[in-house]
Amino acid sequence: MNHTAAAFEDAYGRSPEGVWHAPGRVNLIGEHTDYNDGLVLPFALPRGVSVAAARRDDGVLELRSLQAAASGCRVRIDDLAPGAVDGWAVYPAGVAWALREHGVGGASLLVDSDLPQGAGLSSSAALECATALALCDLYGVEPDRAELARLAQRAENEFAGVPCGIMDQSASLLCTAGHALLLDCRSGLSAQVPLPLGEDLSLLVVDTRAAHALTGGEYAARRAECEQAARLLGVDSLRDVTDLPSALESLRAARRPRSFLRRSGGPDAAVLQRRVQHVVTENHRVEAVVGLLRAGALAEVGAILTACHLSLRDQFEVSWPEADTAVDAALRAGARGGRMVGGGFGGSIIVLTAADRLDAVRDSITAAYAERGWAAPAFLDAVPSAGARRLS
Ligand code: GAF
Repeated sequence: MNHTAAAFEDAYGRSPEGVWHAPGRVNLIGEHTDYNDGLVLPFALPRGVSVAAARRDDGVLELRSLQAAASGCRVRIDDLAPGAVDGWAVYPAGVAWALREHGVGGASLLVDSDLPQGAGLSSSAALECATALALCDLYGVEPDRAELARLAQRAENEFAGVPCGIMDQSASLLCTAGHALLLDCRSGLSAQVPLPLGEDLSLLVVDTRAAHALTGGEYAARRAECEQAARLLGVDSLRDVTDLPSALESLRAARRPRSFLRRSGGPDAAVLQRRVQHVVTENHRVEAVVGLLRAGALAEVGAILTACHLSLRDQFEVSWPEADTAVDAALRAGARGGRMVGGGFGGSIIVLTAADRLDAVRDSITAAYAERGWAAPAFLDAVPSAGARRLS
């Protein structure tokens, strides 16, 4: 029997009706573009969250986790409201709350995860998506997957209070094995782009062991800066900036509003210029990477990953010392490129390297960490894997 199903039986004394799985993700490129209506290119990891579940007819949602045995949650579906649940349970409870209007009722859930938490690999989105699939199947609800991604995002935004974009939930639900997902976050249209890792090239995920959380104020501050820049430029979102030099010039000319921005507690024009520079060039980098992948030139993608890292470090200012050190060490050891992934301020980096440099890259990063007296990083093979699915 499936391990998660067996754990459900131990916890609840009956069999689950099924087990559902949703993967974590790594974003190949397209960072901080999703909430600017831009382009992203994530792929699913071979690790994720499994949920064993069964309906119950008393209108109660009961949540337990193998990774947090001490902190379960029991709440009436009718009592679900933002603020009613906290801790890890806020994510599955938020999904049940968002699905309530679709007729979803009580259920018992047992959660099991092999994703490192705080590693910036989307463990919260994986938990939301596995829960969403489970509850939909249990209650015969059949939304399409893009709609389900929006529902899970709404749960995270409105129920958990985390102002994330749509990338992570879309990646978990829409990715397919061997591919990255090109998602246009404005139109919602997506395409599968082959990401063939053969014997020659490897993608390595390095958990920098600096914990990442989106709940800190910096992520929300970046979103607010992007929205403010869009307002000053008179566009709906930074996706609409087609002429970067003119946009930067307009923001420079907006130096008079600078005193206004200061009075209103906002950032000055130079900060907004840097944010715009990152977002606009990042959309171009996504398009360039997609072009290279479609041309079968994965090795050439490395330089663009590194350019993305520098932009996130210097223009968007969301990198952190462990990420910068790990990227530098990987490049010194001959990697083709590397960059921080996700929201920033902690989490993981991704490195593209010739397979025969893999050991040298790992050793170089480990040595750089040891020199600084930091706890050793963790390495994960980044194999583009299948999206969320029912396991049994
Ligand atoms: C986090 C968010 F959840 C995503 O929506 C995205 O904005 C990402 O940071 C940055 O690209 O993972």
